[in-house]
This record gives sequence, C-alpha cells and structure tokens, in this order.
Amino acid sequence: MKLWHCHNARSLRPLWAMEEMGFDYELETLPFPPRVFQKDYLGVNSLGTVPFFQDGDVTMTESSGICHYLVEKYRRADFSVAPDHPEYGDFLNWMYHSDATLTFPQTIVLRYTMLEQGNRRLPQAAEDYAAWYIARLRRLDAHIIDREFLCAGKFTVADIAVGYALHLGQSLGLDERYSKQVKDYLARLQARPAFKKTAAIGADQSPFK
Ligand SMILES: N[C@@H](CCC(=O)N[C@@H](CS)C(=O)NCC(=O)O)C(=O)O
Repeated sequence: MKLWHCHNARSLRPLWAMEEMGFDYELETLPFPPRVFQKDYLGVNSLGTVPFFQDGDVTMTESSGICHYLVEKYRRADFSVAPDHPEYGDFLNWMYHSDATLTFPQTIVLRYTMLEQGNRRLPQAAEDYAAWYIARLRRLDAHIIDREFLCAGKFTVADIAVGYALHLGQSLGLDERYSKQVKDYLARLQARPAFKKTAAIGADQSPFK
C-alpha cells in the first residue's frame, strides 16, 4: 500500500487508520497544495488532491472511502461495524457525514483565510462557512454527549473520519466554538498514539506554521 500525504490534510484519515491497524505502508509526503509546490504530482493524481492511495491495481482519492476500503478489504471488523449490527446505518452515515457535511465548509474557510492572498481573501465568506460548519456539528453534539466513541461502543474508522474534521477545525481556530462534549471527544481521539504519530508527519513541509 502506498499513500501520498500532506500534513493536516484529509490524507491524515487513511494514514491514521493504517497506523491504528498496524499495516505496512509506503508514504510520500508533499508540500501543500501539491498542485502548486509539486507540479509533477499531477502525473500521479490528475486531481492534484491528497490523499492518493494505491493498493496493487486499486487507486483511490476519497479519504473516508479509503478508510472504509481498508476495513472491508482486510476484514478489520475490530475497527468497523458489521452490516447486521443495529448501528451499521449510523456507522456509514458518520463515515460519509465526515467529509461531505463537516470538512467541505471548512475548506472554504481555509481557502479564504489562508490560501488566497491580498484582496482575494474573503472574510465574510470565511465567517459564513465557519458558522455553517459549527451548525453542522449539531448532530454530533447530541450523539456524543453520552458516548465515548461514535458507534457500537468502540473506536472505529468512523471516529477517524469525523475526528479528522474536528482536528482540521481546531487548526483553523474554530474549536473555541465546539461544545464541551465535542472538545472532550476530540481530546480523547488526539491522545491516541497512532494519531500523535501520524499527525506530526510532514509538519516540516507545511506552509502553515
Ligand atoms: N473528498 C476528498 C477531498 C480531497 C481534497 O480536496 N483534499 C485537499 C486537502 S484536504 C486537497 O488536496 N486540496 C488541494 C487542492 O485542491 O489543490 C477526500 O475526502 O479526500
């Protein structure tokens, strides 16, 4: 397995997942955004985005989808929820909620506060999408208030998928607006050795110090 990764980007989801599961993998770390700072990366992934993941003939570009692939393909029931479990639908919902609902608005904040320069920065758009992101945490606020992890009473790749979104929000300074239970949940996830190890990788190539 090989993964292309940038520090604090969505590629942290599959990187963290592979580390939790103890897989052997090859890792390529890139400066962010690679389409600007490492143009030959477009020859690997024409989208220019990270993650890019390769497993034999399989190539993938969706961070939560790669986590789902890893547990299904390598039958890691210990990090997943089985289809016959009553919380299977919930598990899949958190898996896909993580990027489509939670990470997407944050990318607007990142772009218009950090990536664009000068008068291309848009404070109003950034604030509107920050508020949108915080409002989209409502479902998590209610769900995590009396749980340690999202599903089936154990740590799964759904926690990795959602936990990364919360971590990205923290790096954007949006965690001041998290509820106490979400702050505590994020701290629990960030205390995991596999998170600590993988979250540090590539920091030296990050433009965001
Ligand atoms: N939905 C995809 C999105 C991938 C994506 O847009 N990644 C961002 C980093 S978090 C990226 O590579 N941006 C650089 C660019 O768009 O040039 C996923 O979940 O992996």
